[in-house]
Order: sequence, then C-alpha cells, then structure tokens
Amino acid sequence: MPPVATPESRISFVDLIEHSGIRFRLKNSVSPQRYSIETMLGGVAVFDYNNDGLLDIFFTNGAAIPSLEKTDPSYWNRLYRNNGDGTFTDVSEQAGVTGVGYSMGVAAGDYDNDGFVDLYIAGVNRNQLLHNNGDGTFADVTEKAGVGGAIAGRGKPWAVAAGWFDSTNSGRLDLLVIDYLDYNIADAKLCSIGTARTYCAPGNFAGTPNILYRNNGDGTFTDISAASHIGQYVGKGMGLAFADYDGDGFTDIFVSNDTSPNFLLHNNGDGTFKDVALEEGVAYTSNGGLVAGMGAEFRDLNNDGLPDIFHTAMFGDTFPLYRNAGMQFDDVTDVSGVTAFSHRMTAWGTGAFDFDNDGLKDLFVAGGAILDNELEVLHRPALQPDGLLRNIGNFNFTDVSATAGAAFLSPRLHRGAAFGSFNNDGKIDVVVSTINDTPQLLMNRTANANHWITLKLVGTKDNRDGLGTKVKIATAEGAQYNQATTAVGYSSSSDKRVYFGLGKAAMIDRIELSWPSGVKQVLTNVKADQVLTVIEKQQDAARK
Ligand SMILES: [Ca+2]
Ligand SMILES: [Ca+2]
Ligand SMILES: [Ca+2]
Ligand SMILES: [Ca+2]
Repeated sequence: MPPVATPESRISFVDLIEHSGIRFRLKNSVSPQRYSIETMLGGVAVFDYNNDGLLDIFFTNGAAIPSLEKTDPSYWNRLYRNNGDGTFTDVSEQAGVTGVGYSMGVAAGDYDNDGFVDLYIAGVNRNQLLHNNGDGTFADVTEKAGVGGAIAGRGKPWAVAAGWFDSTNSGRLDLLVIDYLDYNIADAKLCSIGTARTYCAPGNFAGTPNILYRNNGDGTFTDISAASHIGQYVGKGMGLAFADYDGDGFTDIFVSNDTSPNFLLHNNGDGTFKDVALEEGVAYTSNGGLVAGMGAEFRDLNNDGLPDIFHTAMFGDTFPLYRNAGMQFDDVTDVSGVTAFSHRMTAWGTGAFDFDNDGLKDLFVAGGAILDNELEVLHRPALQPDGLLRNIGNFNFTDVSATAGAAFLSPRLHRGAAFGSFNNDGKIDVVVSTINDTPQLLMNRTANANHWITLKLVGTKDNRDGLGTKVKIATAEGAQYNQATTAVGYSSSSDKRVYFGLGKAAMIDRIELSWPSGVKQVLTNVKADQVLTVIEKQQDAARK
C-alpha cells in the first residue's frame, strides 16, 4: 500500500529573506522596447560549493540593454555562502562568479569528479562554465572546455537553461544546454497590444535546437548535438528535467517547449536520442492543445516507480500533469485537480518535493505573469502569488496555497525556484527569484512529527554527484521512488541530495540504489531523521 496523507500535516512556510543577509535583486533592465529577454530571467541554484554540508545559493542576473554586458555590480550574478545560522554571506567577488553577459539559467554538477560542484550558466549572449577550484574560488574554463554554446551557422543562440546528466553511463556528467528563441536584440521584432509595448509572444520568432556536450574526461567537451540527434529537434525550450521513464537504465530527457510541442527524448543507450513525445502522449495536452510550456518536473508522484511529468504554463493553459502508465503517459490534469488550480495562473519555476514529509511529493509553482504591464493591457494581474498543491494520493491534489503562509499571498513576478533543506532538518525549503525585487527564502516550518531521510550520494565508478541514480525505499508505510538530479523547474538547479518524507516510519527497512553504471546497492534497517552519505560500493571483483 502506498503511503496515505494525514490531514493534520499542514504545510507552512515563512519567508526569511529579510533576516538572511541576502540583498540580491534580479535586474532585467526593463526597456521601453520591451525586449523579450527581459521577462525570461532568472535561474537559481542551490548547492554546497564549499563542502561544509550547508547549501549555498547562486543567483543569475541580467545585464545592461542593449549592450548585454554587466556594466556595473548591480548586474552581477551572486553567490551566497550559508553561515548555518539562517544568514548568508555574499562571496560573489572573491569566488569569481560575478559572470558575463545577460545570464538566465544555471546548472550545478561536478563534471570533473573532484568532489567540488561546478556551475554552468546559460545566457542570452554568453554561456559560462565555472570550475570550482575547491578553495572557495571558481575559474572560467568555458573556452578551454569548449562549451560556449555557439552552433555552427547560428552563432550563439539565446540559452535559458542547462542540465548535467550522464548520457552514456560512462561515469562522467555530460551537459545539455536548452536554447529558446532565434533572437537578436539588434533587430528583434517589437510588439504591442493596443498602444502599449508588450513582450512579444514566442510565435513571433523561430525556435532553436538544444546542444548536447559530451564530457571527454580531460576538462574538454565535444559538441555531439548532431551525432546524438539532439540537434535535429528544433523547439522553444524552457523547462528541463531528467528521469529514466521506461526503466531501461538510461537517463531520458523531458523538455517543455513554449507554444511548441514538448520533447521526450528517449535515450537509446547507444549515444543517440529520439523524440517520442508524440507517441508517449506528452507533446500536447489531451485535447491536442499546445501550451506555453515553462518549468518542468519528472518524478514519480504516485509511488509506483514510474516517473511522471508536470510542467507549468501560462494563464488560460492549465499546467499539464502526465501520469506514466507504463506504455505511455496519460493526461490527468483535469481529474487531479490541477486544472482548477492552474487555469487562471501563469507560473515558471516548479518542483515536486514532499513538503510535509508524509510520503507523497507535493507540487510548488512560482507565479508571475509574462507581461509586466499585463494589468494595463490584458486587465489581469501581472503580479501573482506562488502556489502549492498538496498530494493526497492517487493523483489527487489539493490547493493549499492559502494556508501555507503569508509568502503565498504575496503576488510578484516570481521566476526561478530551487529546492533543498538549508538547515538540514529534512524539510524542503525553497528559494524563488523575482524580477526587479529581492528573492524569497521560503523556510519550511511545517509542524508535524513526520520522519525523513536525506541521502547524499557519492559516486565512485559513477559520476561523483551520483546524478541519475534511482533510489527506492521501503518502510512500514510502503515504497517510494526518486532519483538524483539537479535539473528542476525553470532555469534552476536544486540540491543534488535525494530527499524522502517517511510519515510515521522511524525506520527504513530497505534502501535500494541503482547507480547509472548498473551498480546495485542495498542498505537495510536505516534510521530515519538523518542526512546519510552513501558511497557507491565497489563492485564485487569476483562476480562474473
Ligand atoms: Ca556550503
Ligand atoms: Ca568539480
Ligand atoms: Ca508514477
Ligand atoms: Ca506530501
């Protein structure tokens, strides 16, 4: 029997940004022309850059328009070190992460397996690979690594997101870059509604292909977009999430495209991918509609071991929820309660995490209209609150936004969201970027006695972060599934650790890990309420 939600566990957050020492403001340089890039910021990463066990925060930031250069420190990308007492210290300058160009997305992953998590930043005019030197500083190795994001014949397309995953189970993380529109600010089309300049709908521009870089293991990468077939699919990508949806042992890719069919890129296991979104039922909604696909998630929501798909979209669309039924995906948006929740909302960042630790992953969405002048031109609010859907089992979700704390009643231009527990109490916190405003630091104050475990994976044969590892746990309350990934939602990167809420179970009977390279590892009788480091076991040399 899967775990059943209990009514007393009310999810509750408090926004502690004002007490955190974080003074970041996401600056888009809004122009009278309303260049499309201005509304597409900004990614957030939650990762532990200095290996002190405390999650730090990285924010991408904009640049001057039309130069697209970070002409003063107000445009810097920012890294905040977690001091462990609820406060953070700005270490951007000393760490060397202030960045270049008009930045958008961020992906955290230890690509060189040295035990220090590195960063890739996706942007309008510049992408950047920052190698973590392990001494509190980063080095820009973009050029040497060959991951600048240019495409032959197309120049450098506008990238909004990126993600790290091991495409061939080689033990090294490869890099997927998600490109958005074919856009050049020098001659970009400008749009209006009535007499008001507005951000153009994506239909005014062609799409772009994404880029897959293979990690060569020597600090360099090779663009294998053509050989892998990734580059033959042209979309308007925004959301990116990874999971092995068909259980064949290779990590697959979901990309939500903006008013363009989504991609479900099946990993064929031979270095190639095939878009199977149409036959699997996730390219369009069940009525054949296209939505403005934004942030994406790809995790098991009903504890059957099959990763499901959720993505955000814009006002009037509803946010599609697809149940993985084994042979294909079923659109369960209407029957799940998600339609009623989402059809009058626009949201960007999202994450499927068990915010009340009852054993069922809930859904967070970061709300905000696309047009900053939406009220003036479309007569509906530009500023929107975040939303929270509590999973009550069997693909039924309840809108608990109104009771989740004052932060959920605060309408703003929310964008990226990243997830992890900043104080390691097993309760998932959220950091949310907001255009021309401070971020939200939503600390989870859910008051219940539910148990939890956080698994920090350390790959040995596999990539050091263990990304792509599938985890199954079994307790007295049933089985649950998740996987190690940092790609989540919109333009953002979440804690690589794997979280489980355990409900009333104070003991986990069994933890089964399936590492990407095929190593199987089982832990038994594990105590709850701890951050447990799991080092990939060495394979039994005697076994044939
Ligand atoms: Ca840290
Ligand atoms: Ca590294
Ligand atoms: Ca499922
Ligand atoms: Ca839950």
